[in-house]
Amino acid sequence: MQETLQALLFDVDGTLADTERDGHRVAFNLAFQEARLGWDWSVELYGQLLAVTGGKERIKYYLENVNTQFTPPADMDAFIAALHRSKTAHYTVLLAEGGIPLRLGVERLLRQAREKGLRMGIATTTTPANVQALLTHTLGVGSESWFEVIAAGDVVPAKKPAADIYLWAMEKMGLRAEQCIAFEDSENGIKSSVAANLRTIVTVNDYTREHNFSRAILVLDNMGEPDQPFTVLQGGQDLVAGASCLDLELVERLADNCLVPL
Ligand code: XBP
Ligand code: MG
Repeated sequence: MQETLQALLFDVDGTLADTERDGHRVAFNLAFQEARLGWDWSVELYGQLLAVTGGKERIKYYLENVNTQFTPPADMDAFIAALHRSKTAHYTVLLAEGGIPLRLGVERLLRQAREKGLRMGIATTTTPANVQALLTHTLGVGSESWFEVIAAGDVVPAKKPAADIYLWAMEKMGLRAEQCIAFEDSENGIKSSVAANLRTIVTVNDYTREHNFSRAILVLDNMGEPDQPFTVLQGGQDLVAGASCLDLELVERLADNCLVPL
């Protein structure tokens, strides 16, 4: 039986805002400097490290696979956790300074969904404090309440590409996958959403443009605005004909016509 669309589930990093290159990466480097480690994650290296989701997991991967000559202290997990706390502090300051805006069309879609009474949730790998800071410094104080559930960070042990964070969010909201659409920007993200059986709309960014999005119901360069149209990169067929931006009507049309993930 066909279900009416009830909720939009959003990834954060790369989807709501382009946070990785000029946000997370910079904050990692500031934490490394503060700890006098002499490590520097270049834009290119960071692109490779993004294959690993989660900041703590990313540092661990870096030490085990890239910077193998570094001898970590005996308690590796505590060392990484402290470094990551410092990174989070730097990251939230960067957001407070207003350096990272929402991506094109995001605020318009969120406001429209709110007006029309659609339910919204967040499913992200990043730390909860980072989501709070991003929302506060872009949409304003209290905008966290736009989202019924903010599923973030270590709330589930297995991060994306595992389905767990989406399953957790849907369980908290009392929703089934057929009632939702997910918004993602990366291959690990869509692996996670599709594993949770969610139909997924992708907006790519510079780090993810070449990723495999064969299971997305639509892939765009961004959500667009009426006067700054998106470019369709994959999917959508005649459902997107004549549309210039991703608005709720288009999301609902896609939901009505694409009943399962591709
Ligand atoms: C993106 C991530 C995160 C951030 C870093 O998550 O992989 O790990 O890069 O955040 P998503 P933390 O796209 O699911 O929002 O350092 O707080 O882990
Ligand atoms: Mg993402």
